[in-house]
Amino acid sequence: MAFVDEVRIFARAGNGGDGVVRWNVDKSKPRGGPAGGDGGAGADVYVEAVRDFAYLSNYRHTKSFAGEDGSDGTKKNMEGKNGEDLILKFPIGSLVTNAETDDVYELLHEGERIRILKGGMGGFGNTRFKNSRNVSPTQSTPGRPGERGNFHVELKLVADIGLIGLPNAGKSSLLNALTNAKSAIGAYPFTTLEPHLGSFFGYVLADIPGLIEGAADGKGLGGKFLRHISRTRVLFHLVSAEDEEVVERYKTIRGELSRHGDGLTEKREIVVLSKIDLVDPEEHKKYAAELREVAGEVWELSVEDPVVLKEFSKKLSILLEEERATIIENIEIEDVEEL
Ligand SMILES: Nc1nc2c(ncn2[C@@H]2O[C@H](COP(=O)(O)OP(=O)(O)OP(=O)(O)O)[C@@H](O)[C@H]2O)c(=O)[nH]1
Ligand SMILES: [Mg+2]
Repeated sequence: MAFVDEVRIFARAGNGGDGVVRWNVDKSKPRGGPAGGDGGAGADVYVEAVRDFAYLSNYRHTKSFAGEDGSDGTKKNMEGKNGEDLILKFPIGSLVTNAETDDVYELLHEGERIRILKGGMGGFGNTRFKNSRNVSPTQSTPGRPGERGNFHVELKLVADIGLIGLPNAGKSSLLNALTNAKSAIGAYPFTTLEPHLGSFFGYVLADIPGLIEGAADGKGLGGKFLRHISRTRVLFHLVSAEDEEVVERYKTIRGELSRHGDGLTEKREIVVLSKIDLVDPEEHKKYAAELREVAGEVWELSVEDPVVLKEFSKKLSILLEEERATIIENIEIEDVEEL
């Protein structure tokens, strides 16, 4: 089943129930006082974030949603029942845009709930119109319609580390080696067809399909998933040690990141020279040095060598701790400025 990262839906909030005209029963009089209750309010529509990034596929068939209407008022001044809120679930990282108003709602934390449409108010029953001049009002008002709208929902994955690189660079192998993920691995390009997430001690790693030259213009598979790394904190850029011209291959991907824009080239990037078990040590040292010249930080990796892999995972833990510290520091600075 294809990974769904964009849907369009229509939703409407519930209409308010009508107010009604009713009378108290008073046997001594032909007609008792007014006793018509107000209508109940229509359901509001909310969006809520869930930790299931494949959840948008649930909207492939059903695209239209309606909140429950409020019930009409009843006798004895009883208010109609309110419509029960309608909750539409979307994966964490979804951007929900109201196509008519351009309001954008961003779901970033699990369980976060935002109201996107307000239900209509219930109408007034005749009791509301009673006053000293009119003790037997025969008026009531209808319920108000609920808000409605077309929404565009777009998913941008939220991950700590994004794995990028040419096809076959070993991205999925790294994800599977470090996390509980089971991303497909193959000795051929474009094994990965859709993004995969894995958890490394609570941090999230995102594996996206391989990128090729022209990816930013939609060539290959990875380009359309580039936006999923726009929210990652650090990019791991995998370059395989199997072939020569590591710098050239590195630059191909950098070019695509830059053409895509969205701040991708400003992110902290660590180049991961992968599959070092396949070449002589002098050779991968040379490659690492060449990459260091153009890219700065370079880590070496082999998922086949337990010692190298362990060392890699230790460095990753330290990196994530460092990154977390920067975020906490930034929050503290912002707090101080506000005081
Ligand atoms: N010897 C060796 N082979 C590796 C290593 N990492 C990955 N491979 C192999 O390289 C091939 C490609 O690995 P994948 O993890 O599927 O590569 P990918 O970057 O996810 O590829 P796409 O999904 O096509 O973009 C597979 O045959 C892996 O077994 C490594 O460290 N050492
Ligand atoms: Mg892959």
